[in-house]
Amino acid sequence: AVVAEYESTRPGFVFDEREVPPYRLPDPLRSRNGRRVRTPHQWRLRRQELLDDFRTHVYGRRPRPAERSRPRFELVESDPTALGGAATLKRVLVHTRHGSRSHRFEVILFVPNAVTGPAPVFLLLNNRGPENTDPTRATISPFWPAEQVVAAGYAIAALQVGDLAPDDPATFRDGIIGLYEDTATTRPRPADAWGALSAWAWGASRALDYFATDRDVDADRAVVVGHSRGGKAALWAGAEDERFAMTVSNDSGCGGAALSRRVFGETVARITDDFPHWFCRRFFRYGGAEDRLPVDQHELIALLAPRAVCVGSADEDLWSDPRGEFLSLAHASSVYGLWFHRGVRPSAMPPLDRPLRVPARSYHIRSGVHDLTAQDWGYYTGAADRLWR
Ligand code: GTR
Repeated sequence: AVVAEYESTRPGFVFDEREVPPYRLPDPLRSRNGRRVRTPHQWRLRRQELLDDFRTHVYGRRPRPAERSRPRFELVESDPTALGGAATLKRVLVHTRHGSRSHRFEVILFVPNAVTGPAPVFLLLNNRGPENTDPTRATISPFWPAEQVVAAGYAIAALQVGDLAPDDPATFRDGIIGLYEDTATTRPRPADAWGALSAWAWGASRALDYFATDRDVDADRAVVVGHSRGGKAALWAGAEDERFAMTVSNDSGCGGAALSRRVFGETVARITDDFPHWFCRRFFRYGGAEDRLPVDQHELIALLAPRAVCVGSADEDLWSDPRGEFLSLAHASSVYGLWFHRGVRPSAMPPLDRPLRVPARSYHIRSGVHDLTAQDWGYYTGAADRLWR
């Protein structure tokens, strides 16, 4: 029934497993010079090659000053009686300057009062409107269930992706990107100039810079979380910034956890057409030519190794290709194997609502629609429990 629904609303796209054309994935362990990576030490160099390929062909490259920026933090509110006394609320402005230009965005954070010592922290890259992360809790949304996460012993934070780069092809440079380039010129941007996903991920790293200065949170146990387009950005944040100990991709789909070569649901051609501001311009040329991409998304998961990663799907969310999301995790196994972590077989996709857990990785497919729910969060805090308790 779900397949039929998609077929009628999105004609011309593949929603039936039997219609997926065959494809061959690049081998993450095969270096540019043809040599095979066999040790974690050799992986360090190979990892740089892959990171560079993703910057050049998919998400774009950040300008150097952005990579080196040292933000200033301004605590604008601190309330130790938040969440009925269970948490301390902090609101922090992250200020960045470059030349005569400046930018700021807000990070909101609830720290559990019951935890002694620095608490591990979940950071959501919120793409769904600030009402979902309401610090006053006048609105409580399962998209960012602060009460639940704090009760589990974790700090929970959020930033609004639109503060870093508006989610709009006409104005996406009006956030952090415009700090570092001249947006008035009509000259085309370089084919590898960063897009909105990279700008959102950059914001995650600046939030992490703040966590490193706050004694109530443990920046060595920071989790970056995102749903859908936010999930694409979360994966890229974890790839770009190895300080994130865990990365959570919820229903991230095409350009996120789902394999690009597996043509099922949303495709590279469609996503670059609908959302030209998310990726770098070079990515566009791979629409309908995915086999020419030097990388595929299992290698994005591999960039997280040996750190923890959780991939979540929803069974009614065929547009995101649940199976393609699972397969990325499975096909990153050879890289996790360098640390002797157990592999995930491509045939081992778990049944509905029964997470598959192996060291450092988890995958689940929730019954229901494209969303980030309390059930998903329960799996993610559960994964953190296994890692840190
Ligand atoms: C869709 C898009 C997906 C995903 C989703 C979302 O329209 O095709 O790639 O990003 O939006 O963010 O909810």
